[in-house]
Amino acid sequence: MSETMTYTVPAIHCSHCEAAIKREVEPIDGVKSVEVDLEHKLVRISGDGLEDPALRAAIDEAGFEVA
Ligand SMILES: [Cu+2]
Repeated sequence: MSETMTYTVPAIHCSHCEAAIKREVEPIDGVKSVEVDLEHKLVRISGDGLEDPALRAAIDEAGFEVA
C-alpha cells in the first residue's frame, strides 16, 4: 500500500537543497518519489512501508532540520 509522508523543512530554499535531500532520501527502501516544494518548504515522500525515523535521519544527513 502506497503512502505519503510530508515534512516541513524551513531551511530549504533552492535547487541545491532539493538535490541534497533527494540524494539522501531516494535510495531508502520503499521510497518511490521525493517531491520538494521550495515555496512551502515541504518535502513529500511517497512509497511503500516508509519508516518515519529513517526518513528524518536522511533529511538530517542532507544537512537539514525537520521542523
Ligand atoms: Cu539551497
